[in-house]
Amino acid sequence: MTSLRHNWTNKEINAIYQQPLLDLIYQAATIHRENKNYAEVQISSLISIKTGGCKEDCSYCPQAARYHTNIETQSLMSLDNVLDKAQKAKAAGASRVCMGAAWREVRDNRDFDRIIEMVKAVNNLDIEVCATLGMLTENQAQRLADAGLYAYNHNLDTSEENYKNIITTRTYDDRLQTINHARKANLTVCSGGIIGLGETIGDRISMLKILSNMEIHPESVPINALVPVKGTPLENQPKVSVWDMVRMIATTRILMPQTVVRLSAGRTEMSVTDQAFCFMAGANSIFAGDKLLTTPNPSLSEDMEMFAILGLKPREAFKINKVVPNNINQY
Ligand code: SAM
Ligand code: DTB
Ligand code: SF4
Repeated sequence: MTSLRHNWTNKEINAIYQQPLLDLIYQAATIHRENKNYAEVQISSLISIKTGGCKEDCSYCPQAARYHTNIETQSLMSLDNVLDKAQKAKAAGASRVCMGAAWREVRDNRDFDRIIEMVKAVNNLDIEVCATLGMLTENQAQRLADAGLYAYNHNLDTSEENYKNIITTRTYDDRLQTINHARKANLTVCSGGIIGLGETIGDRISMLKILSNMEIHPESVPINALVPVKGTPLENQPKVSVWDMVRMIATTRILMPQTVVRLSAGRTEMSVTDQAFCFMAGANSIFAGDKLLTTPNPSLSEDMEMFAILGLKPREAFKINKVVPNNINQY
């Protein structure tokens, strides 16, 4: 196993990211094989438990109320409905269910009590339960942990410098604080970003530096390609090049060898060949099912066909170790 580092510099990350593509893929694939069974891919399934009508101004997001996108808003889903979807996801091979709510933050109200019940019920299915509900206090994180939540997703999305160009209704520090609250409650952390927002390579590197220098690396890092949605300020962004996705995934794999790297949004625009490069570069998780939160995703049968072609298989639940920092002095 590769020792973990928490002292990466911008210069080092830049050198990794910018090296010739095939060298980068080879380096990442080597580290991947030293640390993971590269043939096992973890499947997560998203359930949008509360859709649209969000107060925030995240310029990529179809669920922000202010942007007049074409999505169907929906108030908090019933427990039975969530449970039914989670059971179907498990039967289809998912080892993790991620419940997403279009909220700025969690409030201590009846809706949160209902989510606590959902976490308990889905946890009883013996599947990893993840939630992404916006900002959390430490106490709220603890309630979720006590209910059996396994992971909390809270993406940094981009660099600190670029953040204010993308979102103005909260700060980067707010984001980091919620991640700390999840950590303090002993939840595993899922945090990554989006490429294709108009960021520079320097922004991508700065974001990866923050994630990879956390005292404990996030146990999972989703790498999303922007899904440009009509009505959002980023609707006309050019399509992300697959090679940028590959570079991002490979660099993430090299910096955080034991983390689950998730090839997340954007797969409908990618061929099997494109995705094969991402798996080769160290991706070992996907979101499966026809829909992400509000936008389309490849169908399960297409994904199973892809797994068969590439010799991949879905991984069972609860197989990741929490990633504990090594003695960083050895570097
Ligand atoms: N409201 C909560 C929050 O912002 O943390 C949870 C849900 S939010 C939709 C979760 C993540 O989805 C965002 O942080 C962003 O990374 C991703 N996302 C949203 N819209 C996207 C898009 N159009 N393309 C790619 N990723 C997107
Ligand atoms: C993550 O990094 N990507 C997922 C999940 N975590 C919550 C969400 C992608 C959303 C894409 C746009 C949509 O479907 O609304
Ligand atoms: Fe709201 Fe989350 Fe979308 Fe931002 S990303 S608008 S916080 S749902």
